[in-house]
Amino acid sequence: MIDLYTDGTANGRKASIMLEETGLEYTTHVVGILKGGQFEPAFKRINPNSKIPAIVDKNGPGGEPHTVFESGAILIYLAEKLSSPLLPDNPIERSNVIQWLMFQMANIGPMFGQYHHFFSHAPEKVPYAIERYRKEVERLYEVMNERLDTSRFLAGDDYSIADIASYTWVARFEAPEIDLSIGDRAHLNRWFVAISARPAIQRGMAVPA
Ligand SMILES: N[C@@H](CCC(=O)N[C@@H](CS)C(=O)NCC(=O)O)C(=O)O
Repeated sequence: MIDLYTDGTANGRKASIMLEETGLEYTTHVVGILKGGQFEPAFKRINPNSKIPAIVDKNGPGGEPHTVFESGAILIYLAEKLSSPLLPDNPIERSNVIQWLMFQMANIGPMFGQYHHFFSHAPEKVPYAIERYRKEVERLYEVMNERLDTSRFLAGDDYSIADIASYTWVARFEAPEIDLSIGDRAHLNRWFVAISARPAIQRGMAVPA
């Protein structure tokens, strides 16, 4: 049994999608990040960095409880726990998945997050920041679009944890109020539509209820 600490965000949904894809039993705990729940001492003991998502695997390695924070680390931990094909064993395929997962963690998450913040939430309009991060989102869309022109999924022929990681952020930008859809990027759009059809994606995106 896994305890999932999350909220209704792109990073949180990476973890719930992975739990749905692997079929592991889990209990969802909504941290309430808009109300400061991430700074509560009990949650800081789970993630000292005060961010969701985090998990506690009550039956971790050696049968002991094990805590994991950082969404990329959660994806890898759960894939390894179950020897899931979402993180293949073949060294070349595995390296490709990890590269594209790191691409998401180091680029898509932080840059898309900044654009979302300055476009939708900043208390004052800062055109320089909006423009800076918008350009970066568009550039990253292009990196994915070019990759998906020659590759069925981000890491290769097969769906993997790298796709789960980037999907939730691309999905966020499909919201009408964000005004930065994947539009005419045909390969990225093909990938997005295919992944959106997966039942585990739909269930994971609906967490928390
Ligand atoms: N690199 C981290 C980022 C986590 C993150 O930024 N989580 C956000 C929600 S999407 C959060 O908890 N924000 C609360 C805060 O910053 O106080 C991950 O991928 O897990």
